Amino acid sequence: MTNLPKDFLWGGAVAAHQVEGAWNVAGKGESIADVLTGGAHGVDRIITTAIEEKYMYPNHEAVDFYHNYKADIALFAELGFKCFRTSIAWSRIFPLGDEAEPNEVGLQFYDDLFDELLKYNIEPVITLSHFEMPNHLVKTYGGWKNRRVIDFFVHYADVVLQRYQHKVKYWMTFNEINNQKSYDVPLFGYTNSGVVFNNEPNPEETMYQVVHHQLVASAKVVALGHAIKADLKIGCMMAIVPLYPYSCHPDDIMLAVEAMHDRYLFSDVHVRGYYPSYAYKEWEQKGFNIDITADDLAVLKAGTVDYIGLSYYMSKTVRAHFEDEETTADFEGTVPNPHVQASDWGWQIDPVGLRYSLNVLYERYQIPLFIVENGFGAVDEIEPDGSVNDQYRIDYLKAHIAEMIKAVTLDGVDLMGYTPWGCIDCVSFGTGEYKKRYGFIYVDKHDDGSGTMKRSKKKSFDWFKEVVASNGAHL
Ligand code: P53
Repeated sequence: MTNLPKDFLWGGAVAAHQVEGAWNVAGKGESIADVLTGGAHGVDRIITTAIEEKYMYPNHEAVDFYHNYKADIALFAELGFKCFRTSIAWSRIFPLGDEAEPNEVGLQFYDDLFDELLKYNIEPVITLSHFEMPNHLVKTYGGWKNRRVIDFFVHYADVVLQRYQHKVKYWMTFNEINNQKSYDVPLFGYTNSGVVFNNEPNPEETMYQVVHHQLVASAKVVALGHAIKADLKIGCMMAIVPLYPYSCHPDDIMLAVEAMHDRYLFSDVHVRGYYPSYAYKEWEQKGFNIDITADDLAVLKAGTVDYIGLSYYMSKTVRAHFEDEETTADFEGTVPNPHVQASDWGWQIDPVGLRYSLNVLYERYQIPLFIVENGFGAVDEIEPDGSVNDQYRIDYLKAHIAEMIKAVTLDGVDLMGYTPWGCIDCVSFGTGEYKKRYGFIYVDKHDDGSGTMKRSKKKSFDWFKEVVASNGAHL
């Protein structure tokens, strides 16, 4: 007995731009994901702004879920999925983003996709914006720097919430809205908001302004969704990478508290409906002047989320006195944690960090949590008989699920479900690689463009099927 709730939402997660392909089919407009080249670990993806012939754009084809979704969903049903998380590609619905009328063919595609899921009793869990806004909004309006983009987003959300209200109960507004807090990483600002902050006179101040526009847009959509149908569950989505103190040195403890403001700022506003005092103090000290109207504050209050969707892949560690250490990216003072191992892409593997994160979030907010991403990106080798023996993925997921179950059964966390990332192999967001695989389902497609797109089951497929069937009792 695991004591997970009977209706626990086991499933899998992807995003439209990472699986669908068909980037210019049936009226779809160019999205920001369509102008990102392929990269690798240590090789940044290039943001080319427009499509240039000399580059490969992995998201154009992705794994062609657009044409294969029926067969893929049949495999999800075989896995026993109770839910499936994906996103709506905004530019299928509004190719440019600023039109008054939606693209009916795009809307029909998601009707068909959701019907196919519901045929197997798989609940769609839908992200409204997962790194794929129409590129026209970036080129013409400057992305989320521009307040008008709030209205374009709310209009898009209104159309899809109205259209799918009887098919989709679980929604999230902005995927990993907090990535852009690392404002000096061009990919994060660009994919969250269509803004490369380092090109701005004051990158950090611009980041806060952009974030404010998104928080207002999110709150408007939450209120709108509830007005359309009161029992829709609309959440936020946070990348939860906890920042531990390196030691019990009081300076390390305090630094970790400060560092965690980078995470909490976003969920504080989403959940409580107002900015935390540390945000105002930081803006005051830095002399930032963020345009926040009285109306905005009322909107934030009126649109608090029903749950927190979160991704969890790794933890990080911060050290106040780090001169002798190699500090890594993200928060200044981030140092390797000597107690955990890292993946081939340098992501520190820390299952206990998941239980820790669920605890701190639930203690802070007391609303339901939903793990909508967790997983192990690895290079998979095909055996001569065609099988993939991904025991390392099973080990990673098993250890994380065990900690998740402790958070529910020992700590009393209210957890809605668990959807491992990239349940079918897809294009990596961070590097644009096919090689960094997460799936239970292998897709024969490679970084040089070769491959048949044929699907096959990895060893982890049968393992996860049994986890779902036993509601987590058999790991
Ligand atoms: P890839 C950083 C930290 C945690 C999650 O990532 C992150 C990132 C950004 O790299 O992104 C999420 O494909 C994101 C997904 C993404 C997934 O993690 O870089 O929501 O779109 O694919 C895995 O290995």
